[in-house]
Amino acid sequence: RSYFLRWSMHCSERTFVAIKPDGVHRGLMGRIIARLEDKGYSIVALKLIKPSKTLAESHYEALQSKPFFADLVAFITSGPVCAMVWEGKDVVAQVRKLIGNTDPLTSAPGTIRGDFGVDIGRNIIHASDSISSAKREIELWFHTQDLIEWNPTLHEWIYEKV
Ligand code: IDP
Repeated sequence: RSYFLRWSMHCSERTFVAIKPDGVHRGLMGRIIARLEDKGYSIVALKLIKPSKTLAESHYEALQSKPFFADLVAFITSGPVCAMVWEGKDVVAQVRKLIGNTDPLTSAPGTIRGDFGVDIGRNIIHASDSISSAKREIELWFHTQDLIEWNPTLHEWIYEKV
């Protein structure tokens, strides 16, 4: 099998990542994207979007009964949101580690929320918490044709063998 075929079988896990309005307003997009690139993951899709109420409510549908739900939806829809899809080996779990705990005050230094945030309602970034939610969220935020298939030449320097 070709290297690319083997790579896509083993390392093409995808996750949905969104820099929330606080992260965009605070000028953190470049630094956050750089961290994911630095780790070795590749970007598959990216758009700046002001999400509709419908989109925000479906995205956070599991939190509907929470007291902060209305504030959360109002905050996310205020925009802009930098919506992205990232790809690589174990990317869902690893990006969750890179972003840190939901509450920035308990996120370790070195994580995105630990380094850049203070309040839980202004925690800068979202990333899918499981492979199944990644699939759901990618389908919710992106059309299939917006996901770019490409073959980063750096892969052979990031993956020993696949
Ligand atoms: P996650 O974003 O780390 O996956 P979730 O529990 O799914 O955490 O919560 C989604 C988002 O809802 C959080 O990122 C945060 O912005 C917001 N949120 C969660 N808990 C609270 C809270 O107690 N007060 C205010 N906002 C909260």
